[in-house]
Amino acid sequence: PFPGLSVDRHLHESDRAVTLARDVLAGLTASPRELPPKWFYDTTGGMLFDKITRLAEYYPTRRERAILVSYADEIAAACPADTLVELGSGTSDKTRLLLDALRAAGNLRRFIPFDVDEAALVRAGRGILTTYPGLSVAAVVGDFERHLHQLPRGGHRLLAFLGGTVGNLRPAQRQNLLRTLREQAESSDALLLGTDLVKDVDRLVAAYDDGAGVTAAFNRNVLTVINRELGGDFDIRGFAHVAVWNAENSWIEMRLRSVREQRVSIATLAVTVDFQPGEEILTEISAKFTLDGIASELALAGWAVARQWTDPDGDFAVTLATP
Ligand code: AVJ
Repeated sequence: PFPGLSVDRHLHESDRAVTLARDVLAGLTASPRELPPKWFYDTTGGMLFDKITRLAEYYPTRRERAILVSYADEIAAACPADTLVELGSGTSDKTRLLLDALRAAGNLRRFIPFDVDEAALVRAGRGILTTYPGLSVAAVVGDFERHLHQLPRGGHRLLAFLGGTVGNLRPAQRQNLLRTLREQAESSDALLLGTDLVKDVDRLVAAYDDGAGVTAAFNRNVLTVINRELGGDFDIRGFAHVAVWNAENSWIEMRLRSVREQRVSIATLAVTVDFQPGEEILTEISAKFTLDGIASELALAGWAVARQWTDPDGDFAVTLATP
Protein backbone atom coordinates (compact mmCIF):
# COMPACT_ATOMS: atom_id res chain seq x y z
CA PRO A 1 0.00 0.00 0.00
CA PHE A 2 3.04 2.28 0.45
CA PRO A 3 6.65 2.02 -0.74
CA GLY A 4 8.80 0.25 1.82
CA LEU A 5 5.75 -1.11 3.67
CA SER A 6 4.45 -4.66 3.35
CA VAL A 7 1.54 -6.17 5.25
CA ASP A 8 1.32 -9.87 6.02
CA ARG A 9 -2.19 -10.90 7.14
CA HIS A 10 -2.75 -13.91 9.36
CA LEU A 11 -5.95 -12.54 10.79
CA HIS A 12 -8.91 -11.34 8.77
CA GLU A 13 -12.09 -9.44 9.60
CA SER A 14 -14.05 -12.70 9.43
CA ASP A 15 -11.70 -14.32 12.00
CA ARG A 16 -12.38 -11.40 14.27
CA ALA A 17 -16.14 -11.97 14.19
CA VAL A 18 -15.78 -15.72 14.74
CA THR A 19 -13.25 -15.34 17.56
CA LEU A 20 -15.29 -12.66 19.31
CA ALA A 21 -18.42 -14.82 19.07
CA ARG A 22 -16.57 -17.82 20.48
CA ASP A 23 -14.94 -15.83 23.31
CA VAL A 24 -18.18 -14.12 24.33
CA LEU A 25 -20.26 -17.29 24.24
CA ALA A 26 -17.72 -19.24 26.28
CA GLY A 27 -17.00 -16.37 28.66
CA LEU A 28 -20.54 -15.29 29.46
CA THR A 29 -21.82 -18.82 29.99
CA ALA A 30 -18.85 -19.73 32.21
CA SER A 31 -18.84 -19.41 35.96
CA PRO A 32 -17.41 -17.03 36.98
CA ARG A 33 -18.15 -14.97 33.88
CA GLU A 34 -15.15 -13.65 31.99
CA LEU A 35 -14.35 -11.67 28.82
CA PRO A 36 -10.84 -11.49 27.31
CA PRO A 37 -9.27 -8.00 27.50
CA LYS A 38 -8.30 -7.97 23.83
CA TRP A 39 -11.90 -7.00 22.96
CA PHE A 40 -11.54 -3.60 24.66
CA TYR A 41 -9.59 -2.29 21.71
CA ASP A 42 -11.90 -1.08 18.96
CA THR A 43 -11.38 2.50 17.75
CA THR A 44 -13.06 3.96 20.84
CA GLY A 45 -11.22 1.56 23.14
CA GLY A 46 -7.90 2.47 21.56
CA MET A 47 -8.64 6.16 22.11
CA LEU A 48 -9.69 5.53 25.71
CA PHE A 49 -6.51 3.58 26.38
CA ASP A 50 -4.53 6.43 24.93
CA LYS A 51 -6.27 8.75 27.36
CA ILE A 52 -5.51 6.35 30.23
CA THR A 53 -1.79 6.56 29.46
CA ARG A 54 -1.95 10.30 30.16
CA LEU A 55 -3.85 10.06 33.48
CA ALA A 56 -2.02 11.13 36.65
CA GLU A 57 -2.92 7.80 38.29
CA TYR A 58 -1.72 5.61 35.42
CA TYR A 59 2.06 5.56 35.86
CA PRO A 60 3.17 2.50 33.77
CA THR A 61 3.42 4.18 30.36
CA ARG A 62 5.40 7.15 31.69
CA ARG A 63 7.69 4.93 33.74
CA GLU A 64 8.46 2.60 30.87
CA ARG A 65 9.07 5.58 28.61
CA ALA A 66 11.49 7.03 31.19
CA ILE A 67 13.39 3.73 31.23
CA LEU A 68 13.67 3.73 27.44
CA VAL A 69 14.73 7.39 27.37
CA SER A 70 17.52 6.62 29.84
CA TYR A 71 18.60 3.20 28.60
CA ALA A 72 17.69 2.71 24.92
CA ASP A 73 21.36 3.25 24.07
CA GLU A 74 22.43 0.58 26.56
CA ILE A 75 19.80 -1.75 25.14
CA ALA A 76 21.09 -1.15 21.61
CA ALA A 77 24.68 -1.62 22.76
CA ALA A 78 23.83 -4.90 24.50
CA CYS A 79 21.84 -6.07 21.49
CA PRO A 80 22.98 -4.52 18.20
CA ALA A 81 19.92 -5.80 16.31
CA ASP A 82 19.20 -5.03 12.66
CA THR A 83 15.50 -5.85 13.08
CA LEU A 84 13.07 -4.54 15.66
CA VAL A 85 9.99 -6.72 16.11
CA GLU A 86 7.32 -5.01 18.17
CA LEU A 87 4.60 -7.27 19.56
CA GLY A 88 1.25 -5.61 20.18
CA SER A 89 2.43 -2.49 18.45
CA GLY A 90 0.62 0.77 17.78
CA THR A 91 2.35 2.93 20.36
CA SER A 92 4.93 4.42 18.02
CA ASP A 93 6.25 6.87 20.61
CA LYS A 94 8.20 4.26 22.57
CA THR A 95 9.04 2.41 19.38
CA ARG A 96 10.87 5.47 18.10
CA LEU A 97 13.11 5.57 21.16
CA LEU A 98 14.26 2.04 20.32
CA LEU A 99 14.51 2.69 16.59
CA ASP A 100 16.62 5.80 17.21
CA ALA A 101 19.00 3.89 19.46
CA LEU A 102 19.30 0.95 17.05
CA ARG A 103 19.86 3.30 14.14
CA ALA A 104 22.58 5.17 16.06
CA ALA A 105 24.21 1.80 16.81
CA GLY A 106 24.38 1.45 13.05
CA ASN A 107 22.66 -1.79 12.12
CA LEU A 108 18.95 -1.03 11.82
CA ARG A 109 17.37 -2.33 8.59
CA ARG A 110 13.93 -3.64 9.33
CA PHE A 111 10.93 -2.92 11.56
CA ILE A 112 8.29 -5.60 12.08
CA PRO A 113 5.23 -4.32 13.95
CA PHE A 114 2.85 -7.12 14.95
CA ASP A 115 -0.72 -6.34 15.98
CA VAL A 116 -4.34 -7.48 15.62
CA ASP A 117 -5.35 -4.11 14.20
CA GLU A 118 -4.42 -3.79 10.53
CA ALA A 119 -5.47 -0.14 10.22
CA ALA A 120 -3.35 0.82 13.23
CA LEU A 121 -0.40 -1.11 11.78
CA VAL A 122 -0.61 0.64 8.42
CA ARG A 123 -0.97 4.03 10.10
CA ALA A 124 2.00 3.38 12.39
CA GLY A 125 4.04 1.87 9.55
CA ARG A 126 3.58 4.92 7.34
CA GLY A 127 4.45 7.27 10.17
CA ILE A 128 7.64 5.34 10.90
CA LEU A 129 8.61 5.29 7.23
CA THR A 130 8.44 9.05 6.91
CA THR A 131 10.94 9.50 9.77
CA TYR A 132 13.14 6.51 8.94
CA PRO A 133 13.57 6.53 5.17
CA GLY A 134 15.26 3.42 3.89
CA LEU A 135 13.88 1.29 6.70
CA SER A 136 11.88 -1.68 5.50
CA VAL A 137 8.62 -2.07 7.40
CA ALA A 138 7.07 -5.54 7.31
CA ALA A 139 3.81 -5.35 9.27
CA VAL A 140 2.23 -8.58 10.48
CA VAL A 141 -1.47 -8.73 11.32
CA GLY A 142 -1.93 -11.43 13.91
CA ASP A 143 -2.90 -12.47 17.43
CA PHE A 144 0.11 -12.97 19.71
CA GLU A 145 -1.45 -16.08 21.18
CA ARG A 146 -1.84 -17.73 17.75
CA HIS A 147 0.44 -16.31 15.08
CA LEU A 148 3.81 -15.70 16.68
CA HIS A 149 5.45 -18.54 14.78
CA GLN A 150 4.62 -16.61 11.57
CA LEU A 151 7.03 -13.79 12.38
CA PRO A 152 9.63 -13.19 9.68
CA ARG A 153 13.01 -14.74 10.58
CA GLY A 154 16.55 -13.78 9.73
CA GLY A 155 18.92 -11.05 10.73
CA HIS A 156 19.47 -10.13 14.36
CA ARG A 157 16.06 -9.54 15.83
CA LEU A 158 15.13 -7.66 18.97
CA LEU A 159 11.70 -8.98 19.98
CA ALA A 160 10.06 -6.23 22.03
CA PHE A 161 6.94 -6.88 24.08
CA LEU A 162 6.40 -3.65 25.97
CA GLY A 163 3.74 -1.83 27.95
CA GLY A 164 3.22 -4.55 30.52
CA THR A 165 0.76 -6.31 28.23
CA VAL A 166 2.29 -9.69 29.11
CA GLY A 167 0.58 -9.12 32.48
CA ASN A 168 -2.82 -9.57 30.84
CA LEU A 169 -1.98 -13.27 30.52
CA ARG A 170 -2.22 -15.85 33.27
CA PRO A 171 1.05 -17.61 34.24
CA ALA A 172 0.44 -20.65 32.00
CA GLN A 173 -0.38 -18.45 29.00
CA ARG A 174 2.70 -16.33 29.72
CA GLN A 175 4.84 -19.46 29.67
CA ASN A 176 3.30 -20.47 26.33
CA LEU A 177 4.07 -17.10 24.85
CA LEU A 178 7.63 -16.95 26.18
CA ARG A 179 8.30 -20.52 25.01
CA THR A 180 6.86 -19.86 21.54
CA LEU A 181 9.18 -16.87 21.23
CA ARG A 182 12.11 -18.90 22.55
CA GLU A 183 11.48 -21.76 20.09
CA GLN A 184 11.82 -19.49 17.11
CA ALA A 185 14.61 -17.30 18.45
CA GLU A 186 18.03 -17.70 16.85
CA SER A 187 21.11 -17.33 19.04
CA SER A 188 21.60 -13.73 17.89
CA ASP A 189 18.02 -12.67 18.73
CA ALA A 190 17.00 -11.08 22.02
CA LEU A 191 13.78 -10.40 23.92
CA LEU A 192 12.89 -7.06 25.51
CA LEU A 193 10.05 -7.39 28.00
CA GLY A 194 8.22 -4.54 29.77
CA THR A 195 6.53 -5.42 33.05
CA ASP A 196 4.79 -3.50 35.79
CA LEU A 197 6.14 -4.15 39.28
CA VAL A 198 4.44 -4.91 42.60
CA LYS A 199 3.97 -1.79 44.72
CA ASP A 200 1.70 -0.08 47.23
CA VAL A 201 -1.83 -1.45 46.76
CA ASP A 202 -3.46 1.99 46.82
CA ARG A 203 -1.38 3.15 43.90
CA LEU A 204 -2.07 -0.03 41.96
CA VAL A 205 -5.81 0.23 42.46
CA ALA A 206 -5.88 3.95 41.64
CA ALA A 207 -4.09 3.23 38.34
CA TYR A 208 -7.06 1.05 37.36
CA ASP A 209 -9.79 3.19 38.92
CA ASP A 210 -8.98 6.79 38.04
CA GLY A 211 -10.89 9.75 39.37
CA ALA A 212 -12.03 10.96 35.95
CA GLY A 213 -13.67 7.61 35.14
CA VAL A 214 -11.69 7.00 31.95
CA THR A 215 -10.78 3.44 32.97
CA ALA A 216 -14.44 2.81 33.84
CA ALA A 217 -15.45 3.89 30.32
CA PHE A 218 -12.65 1.74 28.86
CA ASN A 219 -13.89 -1.27 30.84
CA ARG A 220 -17.55 -0.77 29.85
CA ASN A 221 -16.51 -0.32 26.21
CA VAL A 222 -16.26 -4.09 25.85
CA LEU A 223 -20.04 -4.20 26.29
CA THR A 224 -20.47 -1.64 23.49
CA VAL A 225 -18.28 -3.81 21.25
CA ILE A 226 -20.50 -6.84 21.98
CA ASN A 227 -23.65 -4.81 21.36
CA ARG A 228 -22.40 -3.56 18.01
CA GLU A 229 -20.66 -6.65 16.68
CA LEU A 230 -22.87 -9.41 18.07
CA GLY A 231 -26.26 -7.70 18.34
CA GLY A 232 -26.16 -7.51 22.14
CA ASP A 233 -28.48 -5.35 24.22
CA PHE A 234 -26.25 -4.64 27.25
CA ASP A 235 -27.39 -1.55 29.13
CA ILE A 236 -23.99 0.04 29.67
CA ARG A 237 -25.19 1.95 32.73
CA GLY A 238 -26.30 -1.31 34.30
CA PHE A 239 -22.67 -2.31 34.99
CA ALA A 240 -20.31 -0.68 37.45
CA HIS A 241 -16.53 -0.59 37.02
CA VAL A 242 -14.61 -2.47 39.71
CA ALA A 243 -10.82 -2.66 40.18
CA VAL A 244 -9.44 -4.93 42.91
CA TRP A 245 -6.02 -6.20 43.93
CA ASN A 246 -5.77 -9.99 43.99
CA ALA A 247 -2.84 -10.47 46.41
CA GLU A 248 -2.75 -14.24 46.09
CA ASN A 249 -2.13 -14.05 42.34
CA SER A 250 -0.35 -10.68 42.36
CA TRP A 251 -2.63 -9.12 39.79
CA ILE A 252 -5.16 -6.35 39.44
CA GLU A 253 -8.61 -7.51 38.35
CA MET A 254 -11.00 -5.33 36.43
CA ARG A 255 -14.58 -6.44 36.60
CA LEU A 256 -18.00 -5.21 35.52
CA ARG A 257 -20.59 -5.57 38.28
CA SER A 258 -24.29 -5.77 37.49
CA VAL A 259 -26.02 -3.07 39.52
CA ARG A 260 -29.39 -4.85 39.40
CA GLU A 261 -31.08 -8.01 38.27
CA GLN A 262 -31.12 -7.95 34.49
CA ARG A 263 -31.35 -10.12 31.40
CA VAL A 264 -29.08 -9.49 28.42
CA SER A 265 -29.71 -10.95 24.95
CA ILE A 266 -27.03 -11.45 22.33
CA ALA A 267 -28.82 -11.93 19.02
CA THR A 268 -25.96 -13.34 16.92
CA LEU A 269 -25.24 -15.97 19.57
CA ALA A 270 -28.94 -16.67 20.23
CA VAL A 271 -28.31 -16.57 23.97
CA THR A 272 -29.69 -14.68 26.92
CA VAL A 273 -27.63 -14.17 30.06
CA ASP A 274 -29.21 -13.41 33.43
CA PHE A 275 -27.36 -11.29 35.97
CA GLN A 276 -28.11 -11.13 39.67
CA PRO A 277 -27.50 -7.83 41.46
CA GLY A 278 -23.76 -7.68 42.25
CA GLU A 279 -22.90 -10.45 39.82
CA GLU A 280 -19.59 -9.75 38.05
CA ILE A 281 -17.79 -10.32 34.76
CA LEU A 282 -13.97 -10.50 34.99
CA THR A 283 -12.73 -8.37 32.08
CA GLU A 284 -8.99 -8.10 32.70
CA ILE A 285 -6.16 -9.29 34.86
CA SER A 286 -3.01 -7.16 34.92
CA ALA A 287 -0.22 -8.99 36.70
CA LYS A 288 2.43 -7.14 38.70
CA PHE A 289 5.88 -8.69 38.98
CA THR A 290 9.09 -8.72 40.99
CA LEU A 291 12.49 -8.62 39.27
CA ASP A 292 13.25 -12.16 40.46
CA GLY A 293 9.83 -13.39 39.41
CA ILE A 294 10.37 -12.09 35.88
CA ALA A 295 13.79 -13.74 35.72
CA SER A 296 12.45 -17.11 36.86
CA GLU A 297 9.53 -17.07 34.41
CA LEU A 298 11.98 -16.27 31.63
CA ALA A 299 14.40 -18.99 32.78
CA LEU A 300 11.59 -21.56 32.83
CA ALA A 301 10.88 -20.68 29.19
CA GLY A 302 14.55 -21.01 28.20
CA TRP A 303 15.54 -17.33 28.28
CA ALA A 304 18.53 -15.96 30.19
CA VAL A 305 18.29 -12.47 31.66
CA ALA A 306 21.06 -10.25 30.28
CA ARG A 307 20.03 -6.95 31.92
CA GLN A 308 17.14 -5.49 33.90
CA TRP A 309 16.38 -1.79 34.13
CA THR A 310 13.87 0.03 36.31
CA ASP A 311 12.84 3.67 36.64
CA PRO A 312 14.25 5.56 39.66
CA ASP A 313 11.13 4.80 41.74
CA GLY A 314 11.24 1.09 40.92
CA ASP A 315 7.73 1.15 39.52
CA PHE A 316 8.31 -0.60 36.20
CA ALA A 317 10.92 -2.92 34.70
CA VAL A 318 12.36 -3.55 31.26
CA THR A 319 14.23 -6.84 30.93
CA LEU A 320 16.60 -7.88 28.15
CA ALA A 321 16.90 -11.64 27.74
CA THR A 322 18.84 -13.88 25.35
CA PRO A 323 18.25 -17.45 24.18
C1 AVJ B 1 -2.18 -2.15 27.91
C2 AVJ B 1 -2.50 -4.20 28.99
C3 AVJ B 1 -0.71 -2.82 29.67
O1 AVJ B 1 -2.91 -3.80 31.91
O2 AVJ B 1 -2.25 -1.81 32.45
C4 AVJ B 1 -5.00 -0.02 31.35
C5 AVJ B 1 -4.40 -2.09 29.91
N1 AVJ B 1 -6.28 -1.72 31.53
N2 AVJ B 1 -5.96 0.26 32.24
C6 AVJ B 1 -2.70 -2.61 31.63
C7 AVJ B 1 -5.20 -1.29 30.91
C8 AVJ B 1 -6.74 -0.76 32.32
C9 AVJ B 1 -2.94 -2.11 30.22
N3 AVJ B 1 -2.12 -2.83 29.21
